[in-house]
This record gives sequence, structure tokens and C-alpha cells, in this order.
Amino acid sequence: MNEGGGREGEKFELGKVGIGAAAEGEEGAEEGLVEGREGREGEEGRKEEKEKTDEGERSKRTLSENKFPATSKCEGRDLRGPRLRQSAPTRSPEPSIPGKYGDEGSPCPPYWVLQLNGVSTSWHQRIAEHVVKSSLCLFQEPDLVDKMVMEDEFDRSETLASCLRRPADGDSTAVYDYSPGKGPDGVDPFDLFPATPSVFVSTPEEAFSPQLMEFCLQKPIVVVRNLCSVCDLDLSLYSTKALVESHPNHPVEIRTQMEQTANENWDPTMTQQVWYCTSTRSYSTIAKYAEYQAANYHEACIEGQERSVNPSYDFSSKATRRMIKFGTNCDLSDDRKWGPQLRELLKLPAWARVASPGNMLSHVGHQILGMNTVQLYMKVPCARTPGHQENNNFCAVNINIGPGDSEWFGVPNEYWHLLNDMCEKNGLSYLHGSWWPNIKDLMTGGIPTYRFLQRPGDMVWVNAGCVHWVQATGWCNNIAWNVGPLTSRQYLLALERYEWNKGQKFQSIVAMVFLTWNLARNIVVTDEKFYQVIKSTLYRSLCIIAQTLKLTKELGVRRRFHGRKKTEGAHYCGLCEEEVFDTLFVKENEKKHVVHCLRCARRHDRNLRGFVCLEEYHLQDLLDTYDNFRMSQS
Ligand SMILES: O=C(O)CCC(=O)C(=O)O
Ligand SMILES: [Fe+2]
Ligand SMILES: [Zn+2]
Repeated sequence: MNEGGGREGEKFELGKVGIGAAAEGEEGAEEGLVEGREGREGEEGRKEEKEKTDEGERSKRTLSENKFPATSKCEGRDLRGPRLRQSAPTRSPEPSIPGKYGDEGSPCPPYWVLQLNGVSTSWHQRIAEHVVKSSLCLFQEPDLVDKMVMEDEFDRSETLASCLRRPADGDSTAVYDYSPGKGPDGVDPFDLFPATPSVFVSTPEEAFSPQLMEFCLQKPIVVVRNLCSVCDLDLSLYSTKALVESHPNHPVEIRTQMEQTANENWDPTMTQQVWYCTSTRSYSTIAKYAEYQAANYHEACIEGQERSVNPSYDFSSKATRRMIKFGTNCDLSDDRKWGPQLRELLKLPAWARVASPGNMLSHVGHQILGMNTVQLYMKVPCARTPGHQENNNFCAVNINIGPGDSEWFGVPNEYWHLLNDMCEKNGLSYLHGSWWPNIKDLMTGGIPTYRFLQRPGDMVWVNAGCVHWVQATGWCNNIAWNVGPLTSRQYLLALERYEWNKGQKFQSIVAMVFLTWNLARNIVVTDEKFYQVIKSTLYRSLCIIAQTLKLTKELGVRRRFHGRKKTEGAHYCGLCEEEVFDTLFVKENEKKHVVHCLRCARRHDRNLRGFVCLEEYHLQDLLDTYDNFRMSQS
């Protein structure tokens, strides 16, 4: 199946369409990086744009700008908040938290997810209601589909005819319905600090064994100790020294945060523990951050007379807290710049690699920064990554380069909605906001929390949907990326978050419909459930396309075949930021063509006057893909 090739219809030129994010030149990316300075072109320009969008100023995007949802891996949100005042803390009693480093000496506990009875059903129900409420009307008149006369291209395909007959839910862009799910078994609501699944690998055979992969796929979060050493990974390639020597002027995002222990999260006035996590954003370079990281270390050595890379802090006698800097979301995607670093990662087992045939994110066909590319984190003690789930619930691989440790907290996916509620109660947006969970609140809420240290050379596997937050214990760098195992669980959790994001006006960084069609073209599925859910998304997608095309016919909208380039990214509506697959609506007479989804276009003009419908695929090709996607018996 060729994408946009073959039968070329009438072409509609839309200005320059190409790989935006990846095409950044060394010069452009490294020029003029002064910490805190705003308004740069290129990558930061896009970040600025994302920030604006986050702030609610939904600026229209043109088709060519819309290719790559350039993203920060975990914090593609605006975390700008009130500046912290450095004043004496008003002390509240230290929470007493049992089971601090629960992983020690307990390699694999018998259970992994805990579920409080009844929770699962009610939250699924709530999401279902939410999706129905926020369901996007494809057609203003619900009976419009019935009025349509079936003819020509629609008549020729039974599948399409059935798509047009599909009633009511054809009004929604949802490609996935929530249904109340059964919670996991093995409930132990009393163990709120379960031991972290942890594996020590001693040989390459163990590292490459299918058992290790299976183990990781069955736990919410796993720390794989000694993996890098067994795989002979040269971690010195990612040391601050090596990074500075390679590309000193490479950009890095800076988060300015308050120095505090992992059990604390003070409000800006230091009067109480809160969920809001102050983390103001600016930009710098690797060299400048390296200087800061080294100076911070030497300062600590002088102050504490202790030369540990994992200092033990006691802030109780300190009247003020310092502000510290965290170098985060540093993009290592460019293999012309970071070839040695990226090649080294090929030594990892295939299921943990940045790219592999068994990784859904390798079937996207273009770069999604920080997801199917590597990101670097440069830390000093107390630098923290606030709470989050990965974009579209994909899995994450994180390696600690050292020399210090990172401390991790994780909550199984089944409890995310409770964290969502707690964020809301604290006036914070779960998806857009920046928050640090209060451990006592988690205990009170019956939320089991994993807590463990990641030492240099340890890999942390964050399974699909696991909520996590991380604080540096010492001075260290980390590298991380996302992975999408080809399993029905991963696929469904990604799709579930895709639909939830629509209701929350949060852009899905992974365009799931686009990805699903690619999967249908590229992979062979032997698992019945996985096959069924993919096939169902394809069908729902076809229904939306068929009904949209029928409507354009009814309304006399001009249709043009636009096609797509091989590495072109997915399209998003320039107004609502939802994915737009196949049928893009653009205004006929505008120089810069902003992609509209059907709903936004119809909001502009109910009868779509002045719009052209650009088709990305030939309907017949999609139908062929649909028909040819069959389950393999073997
Ligand atoms: O190392 C960090 O602080 C980032 C952790 C994280 O969120 C990830 O790797 O997914
Ligand atoms: Fe993460
Ligand atoms: Zn829209």
C-alpha cells in the first residue's frame, strides 16, 4: 500500500510540507540561547507556540506548521506559576511514611495492581459519561445521514454502505467507546507501600530473555538493576563532560524549583504542603547547565564537608530554601549530532529500544520528539519531574547515567482517576498542571504507591498508564524515551487516553487513528483481542470518513485529492487540536491553509461555504487496507 502514491488525483498545493522538527540545523538550534530569553525561532518557537496554546490563546496553525506536535516528554504543559519567595518555612509535622525503599531484597512480589472494590466500574462510567457529553457532533442534524442518497463510490463497497447506515454514534469523532471494565484481581487495599518489582540481571542471556520482557509487561513499574553493565552500555557517552564536549551550545529547558525533600512540597510562601509544584520555565544550553551542575556540587562539598554524590539533606535548621535548576527535556533526536549516544542504545534488548518493529511508536513513521526520540535530563539534588502519565499512556524507558541516584514514585494506572480527583480538589488540572502528590493524601485515599531508588546503570520501565513522579537524590543525568509494546493493553490504554484528551482539550501527541492505519498496513496480529480492537478503530474511522464525504457531497463542497508525503506527520485541527484524519477542511482563498476538522469548519459555516475538503488517502486504498487486515492464525 502506498501512501498518497498510485492514482494521483487533482493535487492541491499547500505550501511547504515537510519534516519540521527534525530539520533544525546546528546553527539555528544553538544560536542566541540566553537563559530566560523568549521568542526564539525554531524549536523554541514551537515550544512558545505550545505554551500559548496551553494558556488558552489558541492560535491558528497552518498546515505546514501542524506536522509535528513538538513535545516535551512529560511536561508539555505550562508550569509557569507564581515565583517562590525565599522565606523561613513554617514547619508542619513530617509525614511518617512507612516502607521507604520498598524494593530492597524483594525481587518480585506476587501481585502488582491493587484495586479497591467498585472503583473501576464507577470511574469507567464517569469517563464514558464525560465522553458522551463532550462528544463532537459531526453533523448538526442527527438525521442527516439518513437523508443521504447512497450512490456511486459508496454503493460499490459493502463496508462503506454499512458505515453510512451506522446511526447516532456516527455523530461523534470517537473511535473507541468506554465500557465498564473489571478491576484487576489480587486486591490488597491495606498494602499502600508495595515492594517495587525489581530484577537484578547478571548475564546478557537474562537481559535478552523473553521472561524479563514479560515480567516488565505485567507490572506497573519495574526497576531493572545492572542492565546497562550487562548490555555493555558505555554510560560515559551521556556524562555531562561528554555532552559538553560534543555540543556545548545545544539547547536545554530549565525548570527553576525549590530545594526540598521528596516528602515535602511547599506552597510558594512556605506556609503549607500543597499539590501545586512550582517549576518555572526558561531555556539555556548544555554548557551553561554543566557549569551550574558542577558549581552546585562543589558548593555542597564545601558546605557539608561530605563528598557524596547523594548528599543527605536536613533542611530543618535552614531558615530559607534555595532555588535550584533542573535541566529537562533536552532533545537528543538528531543522529547527526548525537550519533554515538544513539547508536549505543542499540545494545539494549529490542523491546526497550528507541525503535524496533515491535514498538508501536516505530510505526508512526515520523519523529515525535521525546517519544520515539531520546530526551536527556540533567539534575542536581532535589530536581523534580512532577506527577504525570506518559503521553497517550505509552510505556517509558529511563536510564540513570549517574553518578547520583534518582528517587521514583509510581501509582498503578487503575488509580489514575483518584489522582485526577485529588488534583481537581487542589484546583489543579491533572493533564495541564504541575503537581507533586502529597504522600499522606495518597495514604488517606487508599492509593498504593511504589517508591524506590534508581542507581546508575539501572533501567526503570514505566508500564502503560503508571502515574509517576521523580526526584533526584544526587547529581545525575538520565536519558528516557517511550515505547509501545504491540499488546491490546497498550493499544487500549493509548486509545482510552486519546478519547479522554478530547474531552479535556488536551492534544493527543500520538495521533491514534493515523497510527492505527499504519499498524494495519505494517503488522501481523495473532492475538484475537488486539486484532479486534484495531479492526474496530479502522471501522469507526471509515464510518467518519464515509459520512464526512457524503456530507460534502450533499453540501456541494469541493473535494481535492491532496495525498501525503512519506514521512509527513499526522494532521491536527488548527482550532481544537484534535487529530484530523483523511478529510481536512481548509478555506479556499486563504494563503496559509489552516486545517479544520469538520466540526470546527461547520462552526465557522454550517454549510461549509468557502471550504475545500482535502483528501489525504484514496478511499479505495483505505478499504483495501481494511479488508486485508486479517488475523494471522500462527
Ligand atoms: O528522570 C526524570 O526525572 C524523568 C522521569 C520520567 O518521567 C520518565 O522518564 O518518564
Ligand atoms: Fe515520565
Ligand atoms: Zn477542530
